[in-house]
Amino acid sequence: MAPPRILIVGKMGVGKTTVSEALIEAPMTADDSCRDAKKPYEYIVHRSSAWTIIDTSGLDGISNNEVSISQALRNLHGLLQESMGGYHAALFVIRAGRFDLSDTAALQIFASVFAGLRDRTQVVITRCENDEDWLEENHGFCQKFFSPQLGVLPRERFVCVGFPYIKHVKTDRDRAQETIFAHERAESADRLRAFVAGIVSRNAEPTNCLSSASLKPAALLHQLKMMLIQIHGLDKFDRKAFAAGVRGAHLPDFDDAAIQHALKG
Ligand SMILES: Nc1nc2c(ncn2[C@@H]2O[C@H](COP(=O)(O)OP(=O)(O)OP(=O)(O)O)[C@@H](O)[C@H]2O)c(=O)[nH]1
Ligand SMILES: [Mg+2]
Repeated sequence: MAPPRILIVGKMGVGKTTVSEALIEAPMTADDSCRDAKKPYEYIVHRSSAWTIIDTSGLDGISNNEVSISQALRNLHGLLQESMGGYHAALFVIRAGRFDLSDTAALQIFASVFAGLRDRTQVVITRCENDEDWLEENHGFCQKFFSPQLGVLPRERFVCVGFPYIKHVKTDRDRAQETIFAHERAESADRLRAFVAGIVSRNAEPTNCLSSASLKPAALLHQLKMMLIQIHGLDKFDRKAFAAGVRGAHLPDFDDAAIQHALKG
């Protein structure tokens, strides 16, 4: 039997790749220099004997406050192809702290494109290393954030993790601290794997996760447009730039008539 497929989503930089690596037991190093936040990618498939993890780039397609519509479209397009095989579960990753509009945008896009995964979505909260009670203190707020898209989520659908590290280990003190952090990372990785194993044991078959609307480019474009308007405000929304971005995307399956229709909407 093929290993269960898990989709990892969330806005940029929240810890999706860290979570993916923890799941496949990749050696988690303190060095993240191989990751370049500015480098766009559609998605990364991490494989182990236990899982296949599809680690997405931020669904919101936003980096350093620059909106790249064609990149967001390309990301989604590639991911939709990969998603035809369905998923056993999805992890929506957020970072302990405040949520912003790009968290909302990522959640909206996720819930509308992957409608079939709504009941199979769990929430992973990263950066809880100094704040074990974060979820208890913010549960009400989390519900307010997630429930419009995913319904009310019981406590067992959340897991808090912490993957702290020291970027440049120089002194003995750094080394001692890094040993403690490595222990914390390993503990979080164990908890995360047990959490995901639990979900997968309840969902033995992958679900056909895509909403029928997500297969229609017009609907997808409409979603992206709404998201960008939400983030940047209607007055800043540049219809021409949007159209140019779409044309620049060169997506063979996106036909112009549908795009024009979506732009009028
Ligand atoms: N302290 C701490 N740092 C974390 C944690 N999780 C992730 N990080 C760090 O946050 C940074 C971003 O993590 P990534 O896993 O690359 O985030 P991502 O969501 O994959 O980012 P993009 O792919 O760019 O969207 C890295 O420097 C990680 O080491 C955590 O729980 N605690
Ligand atoms: Mg990543």
